[in-house]
Amino acid sequence: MAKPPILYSFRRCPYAMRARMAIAVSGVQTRLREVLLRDKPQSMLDASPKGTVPVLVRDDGGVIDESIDVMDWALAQNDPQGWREHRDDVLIAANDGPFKQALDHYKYPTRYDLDDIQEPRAKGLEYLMEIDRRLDGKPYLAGSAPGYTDIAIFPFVRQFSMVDSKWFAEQALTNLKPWLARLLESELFQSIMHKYPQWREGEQEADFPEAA
Ligand SMILES: N[C@@H](CCC(=O)N[C@@H](CS)C(=O)NCC(=O)O)C(=O)O
Repeated sequence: MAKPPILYSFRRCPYAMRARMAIAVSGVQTRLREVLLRDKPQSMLDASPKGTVPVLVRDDGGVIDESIDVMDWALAQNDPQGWREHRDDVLIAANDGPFKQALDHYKYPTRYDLDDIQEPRAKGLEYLMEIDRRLDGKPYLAGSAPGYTDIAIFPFVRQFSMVDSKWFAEQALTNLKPWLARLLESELFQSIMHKYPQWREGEQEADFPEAA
């Protein structure tokens, strides 16, 4: 029998988080290799020279190195909560593109030679307000339970909220804040935030998801 695929992951990476959540909900078994971004394993770079996580390497040598594609790979095998029925590619593209850029500029202004964070933060807030509007009257974008879009974007909203949590708490995002809190408190999210030691070449991987 083929061995479970290898998943190169980094605990705090939002892309890796959404991939881990899709894998966890699908129940598809993988072998997790926890990566440090400043010390990437050679085997990961050999499989995917672009050097970003997550990377999934199948036993037959097939490589999937985009988080959305990892989500799709897992959910194509098993989608017990019907996540794929609630997928808004436009909102996800706005997250992965302009919102992620605003997040990076807000978080690391000096890295981008920016004098202040006002502009990127305001830009990010505009996106959050759009999500807030869409959440009007329902706990998740997908309705009463989370769906694909909720999972694909909330790890990035989490990061944005953590840059300056005091400022974030002061914003009038009355639907988005409880939405974020619900997702952060969910068993699913908790289960994918387990801490693994850095994996090193030759070492045994961790079973992911963990055996119940
Ligand atoms: N488009 C990629 C982006 C993944 C990505 O940029 N991951 C970051 C970590 S959150 C990374 O690995 N960056 C490489 C580095 O920092 O060296 C995906 O969706 O998987």
